[in-house]
Amino acid sequence: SNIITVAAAQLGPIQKDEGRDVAVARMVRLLERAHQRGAQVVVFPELALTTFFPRWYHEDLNEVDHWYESELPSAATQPLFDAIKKLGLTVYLGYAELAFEADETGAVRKRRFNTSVVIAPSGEIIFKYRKVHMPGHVEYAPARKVQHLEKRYFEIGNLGFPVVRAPVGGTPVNMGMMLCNDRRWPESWRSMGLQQVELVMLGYNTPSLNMENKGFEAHHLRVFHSELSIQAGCYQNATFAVATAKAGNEDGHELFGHSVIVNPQGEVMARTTTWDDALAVADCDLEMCRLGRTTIFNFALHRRTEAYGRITEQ
Ligand code: CDT
Repeated sequence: SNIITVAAAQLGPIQKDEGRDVAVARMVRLLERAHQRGAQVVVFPELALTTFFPRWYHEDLNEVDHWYESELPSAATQPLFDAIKKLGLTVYLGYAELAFEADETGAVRKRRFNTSVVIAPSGEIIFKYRKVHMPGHVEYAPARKVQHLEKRYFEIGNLGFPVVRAPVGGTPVNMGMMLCNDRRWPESWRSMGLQQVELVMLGYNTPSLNMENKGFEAHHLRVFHSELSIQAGCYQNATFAVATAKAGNEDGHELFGHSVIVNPQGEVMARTTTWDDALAVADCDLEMCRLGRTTIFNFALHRRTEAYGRITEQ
């Protein structure tokens, strides 16, 4: 059959002074519970191993190193990999990546990315994504009540939007990844739609309040805008998506949760209803991706690239 069972493994808050051991133990428990419910694919949030640290300002970048992973698995994350192998799961994990890597000039230096990987049931990392649409700001912003320093702490992702075909049980699945703010950009979805993506996995940390405090986004629209983006992305690209939040109150700062699983018709199939560690599980019949792809969103027949030039102009 072409049915795969997927789970959004939402994490409740991780406080600033909690170590990776706390997060990893909670994640292992979620993997066990997801497995009991028949899940084959499990999606964790963005920056799942720590608090959402871009809210904390540090002048010296070296002071933030402890929030990053320089290797996976590490001693701290090994229990996660052991559980993945034991339970035979395919897992999306978001984390802060510290890499020693050549930049555009060829110079090898310390580089920081907001990254996600897919880990196969063998425990191997199948592919990696680095966040492209980076929200927030570089410098300390005195006017803001809460900082959002992603632009300070992460470079723009340099891996594009890869889609990889990998087996889930006996079923090959075209898998793609994005991270948080990427979900609001139709270009992220279309880049993967053009690669026949069937399952988009995405983790997020979204504050309940718009912290720019400009008053243009009403509180009650925050969740609506998240779901609007995910549902439209799925419908317009004939794909399933598992969108998983970090939720709840991290040191006084609220993240809105509302993890969802969406089908290629744009319908929400399952959602979390708490701001704690929680699962949403759904059976996804990959045949559903065919309907859109062969009719209204048959790209080969109906896309009009000659009219889209502006989209990639600077
Ligand atoms: N983590 C992340 O990308 N969060 C953003 C918050 C935007 S407000 C600076 C989001 O788009 O949900």
